[in-house]
Amino acid sequence: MSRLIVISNRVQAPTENETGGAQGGLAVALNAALAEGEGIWFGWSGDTGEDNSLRFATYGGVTSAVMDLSEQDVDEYYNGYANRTLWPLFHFRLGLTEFERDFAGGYERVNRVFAERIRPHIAEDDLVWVHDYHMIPLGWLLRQQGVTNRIGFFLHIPWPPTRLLVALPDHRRLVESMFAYDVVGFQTEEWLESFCHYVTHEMGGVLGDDDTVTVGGRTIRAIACPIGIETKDFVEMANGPEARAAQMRQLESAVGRSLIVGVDRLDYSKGLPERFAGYERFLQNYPDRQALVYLLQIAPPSRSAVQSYRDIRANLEQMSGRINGAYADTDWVPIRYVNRGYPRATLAGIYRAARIGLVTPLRDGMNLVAKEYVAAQSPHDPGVLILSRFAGAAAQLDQALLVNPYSAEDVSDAIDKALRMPKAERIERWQAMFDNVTAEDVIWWRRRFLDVLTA
Ligand code: GDG
Repeated sequence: MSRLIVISNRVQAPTENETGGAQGGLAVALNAALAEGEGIWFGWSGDTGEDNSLRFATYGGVTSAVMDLSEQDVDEYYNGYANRTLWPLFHFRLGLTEFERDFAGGYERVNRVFAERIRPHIAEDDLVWVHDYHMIPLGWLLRQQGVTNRIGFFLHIPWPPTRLLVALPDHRRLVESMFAYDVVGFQTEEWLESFCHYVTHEMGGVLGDDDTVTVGGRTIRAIACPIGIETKDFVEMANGPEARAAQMRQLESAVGRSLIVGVDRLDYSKGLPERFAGYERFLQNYPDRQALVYLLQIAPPSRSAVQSYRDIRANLEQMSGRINGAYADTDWVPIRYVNRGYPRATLAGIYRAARIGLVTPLRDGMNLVAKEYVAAQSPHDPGVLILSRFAGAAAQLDQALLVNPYSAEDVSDAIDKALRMPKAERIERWQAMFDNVTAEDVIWWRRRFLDVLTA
């Protein structure tokens, strides 16, 4: 069996302090594959330093290799090109997209350093799997270093429509670099179609049978391969003691009110101000039901070095303060807004306690919170998922109440409908979604991608 080499911006291999149970789906799936075949997971350590040699560590049968980046690298590659150029553009936010030559230069420089450092550790039969927008040109740079192995690339975020992508200086060079891969994977058919549209309209590419795309004599396979969660483990966790305790704690503090829950990294793509506005509309439209619900929004801060992330945080603090000020009573606040992260088992219990999972990103490659919410529900009395039609997950979870996250009315109506939904309908919708989350879990995703890569 070939070894697997995983390369991503951040490494999620087990550490001394944290083993399997606390990890998210991606880490579970890739670590399981790495442990089977003695693979290595490469990436940035998350620290800054001038020495960018690799540091190896092995825990739980998985080897990780991380390197530091200089402050300039972090500014230009991570906070710059990755998170101020590609992230907003690929989430359809042209107005937030910043174009700086230094960012593009830093992005290519850091990818080149990764390629040079990793190259000596790739053995002849290794399969190489590169992840996400931080590392798009890495495969091409590895080829320049003489790597002839099979290399796959998976994009976790949306692929934007051609008319947006052409706003990126050097867009063609970036996409051309993707033809160094053998397989490129996207979360949904929609993102795959957008990629194929670009390749056929901007590069004279030709689509063939069997998911092939050919440009200038080079043929690759481009597939839709939706990521899932570690469903079985998550269901077990939601039934375990830690989750039960969190569920009970939530139910006690709810004193009979229905919990609406949102869990998101604090990111403008997640549509949090729009969600608060939709919830406020519900409070306005249904004054008699106001004190029967509360919204718990968990939003651990992320990327706070980037101004647009500081702006969204300030905006949300202001909005939640204003809404609470306007509607709260002596024994009730409408929004509990929490800026910190919780253990995964605690989240599972909170999901289970919630009558409604409110997942309303403005644009999302997939959205795993929606799948976790479904997995955590009690089969006998499940809650209702309200899901943005602009999340990749909507293609699979079409039994959710699908909403336009920009429309406060749409969100308000969906909350009303969810609260009134009879149990039989809740169970029927939940069962269909649970079947999907079970069948297309993260192990399915990994196998499907690697099967195509090895084919
Ligand atoms: C990218 C794409 C795609 C959140 N708060 C806490 C916590 N989380 C966990 C959730 C979930 C994960 O973080 C977030 O995953 P999402 O999929 O919702 O979103 P992104 O971070 O933007 O991920 C996305 C994903 O990659 C995978 O391909 O689905 O579209 O944008 O697992 O549970 N986890 C813990 N405490 C928290 O407070 N432990």
